[in-house]
Amino acid sequence: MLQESQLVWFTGLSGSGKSTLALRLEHYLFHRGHKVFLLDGDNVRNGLNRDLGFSADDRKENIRRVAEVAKLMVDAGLIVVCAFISPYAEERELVKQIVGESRFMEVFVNCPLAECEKRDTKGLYAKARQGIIKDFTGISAPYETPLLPDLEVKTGEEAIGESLLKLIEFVEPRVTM
Ligand code: GGZ
Repeated sequence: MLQESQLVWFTGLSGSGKSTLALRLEHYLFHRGHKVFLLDGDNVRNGLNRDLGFSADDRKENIRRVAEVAKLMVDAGLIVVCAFISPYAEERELVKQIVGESRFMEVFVNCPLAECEKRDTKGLYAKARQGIIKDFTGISAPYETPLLPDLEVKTGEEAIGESLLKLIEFVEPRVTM
């Protein structure tokens, strides 16, 4: 199948639903015959970036390396789906520059901090509140809200299926020739 190689970049708080949506999008595109690859904290921070923590400098380096890897994959013709908190607007802009503006889509997974904290699926917010985890995004480290994302999904109000549908409607025409 002919496809436009693109980078779909998810940004949002921990627990906002980035990884879930990114994984479902990856599966959807794969089953539609696309060549697609998912990069997220799980497969990157345990390997390529295992030397990095969560200071501002380390997060920036995390995002820079991911962007360079994503660029190589997009150059090779893949659709790359990335799910990273990527809290700094400057770094998200850098990703766009590295991969090229015409090959970049920014998806803001917008879920209020209170809702993410209520869900706290991994218990990380509780640990961050107790000071056990330092520099935790939204609690003790910043998250700069995207001002002009290409797409915003409101996972605090919408069911996940609803957000996924919006995502597919936005992404599919842009990756299909
Ligand atoms: C934020 C943290 C932290 C701190 C560990 N702050 O919900 P998760 O668990 O599975 O996803 C989060 C993940 C964030 O990694 P990223 O590579 O996406 O971050 S960044 O883009 O800012 O570089 C969370 C877990 O790692 N985690 N400590 N202090 N999230």
